[in-house]
Amino acid sequence: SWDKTPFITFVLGGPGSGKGTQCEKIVETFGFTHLSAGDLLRREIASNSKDGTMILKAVIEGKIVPSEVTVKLIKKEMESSDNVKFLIDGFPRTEENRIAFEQMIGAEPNIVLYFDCPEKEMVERVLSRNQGRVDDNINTMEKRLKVFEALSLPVINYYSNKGKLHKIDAVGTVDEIFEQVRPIFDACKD
Ligand code: UP5
Ligand code: MG
Repeated sequence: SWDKTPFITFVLGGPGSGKGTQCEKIVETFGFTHLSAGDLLRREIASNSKDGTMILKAVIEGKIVPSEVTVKLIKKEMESSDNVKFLIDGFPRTEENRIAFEQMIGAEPNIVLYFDCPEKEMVERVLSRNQGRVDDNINTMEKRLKVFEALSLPVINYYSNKGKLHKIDAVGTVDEIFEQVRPIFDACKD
């Protein structure tokens, strides 16, 4: 069973690969607290906070918000939670993000999930989502895919080399994909 040391899972994958969808299933089944970096940033935009305008510009351009801003938001959520099991969704997206987290939180992830999805499938999913996200258009999506390949894949490779990466085939139904995820967390319970 779990002790008081935080158990941190990073949930990585390209735009529209299904990170948020699978995090909901993991929360239901394994009782994690879900922290989506993108959701935290969108909350800052919506609340007209001091960084809101800068964050909105970055999101529309598919660029990465400065690490300090994102890590502060994650840290605040972790500190105010009673839970010790965290799913950090869509972060770290760059090596700089990764290092900032290690320095500001003083912890490394226990495991890292990577939802591996073909670009064509990610584009189809994002463009048919229709939830009014300012970045769900073909222009921004092309930029998000480029940033993912150039800046986020190196983070995924880093964790692969550390032996922490669980690569999941993100094509299929939501339930089929979750059946690849489930055994990873079942194995952590003993
Ligand atoms: N869907 C899900 N699973 C499916 C399946 N198996 N089959 C068919 N459809 C499926 O899914 C996307 C869509 O596909 C949904 O409609 C879903 O129903 C369907 P979702 O689960 O939402 O995928 P997810 O990977 O979460 O996609 P999302 O668009 O959220 O990923 P991004 O990584 O692009 O977005 P995020 O919110 O993390 O970041 C947005 C922006 O914020 C970034 O581009 C960046 O500008 C900024 N950002 C930072 O700067 N720093 C950060 O640390 C984080 C974000
Ligand atoms: Mg998401």
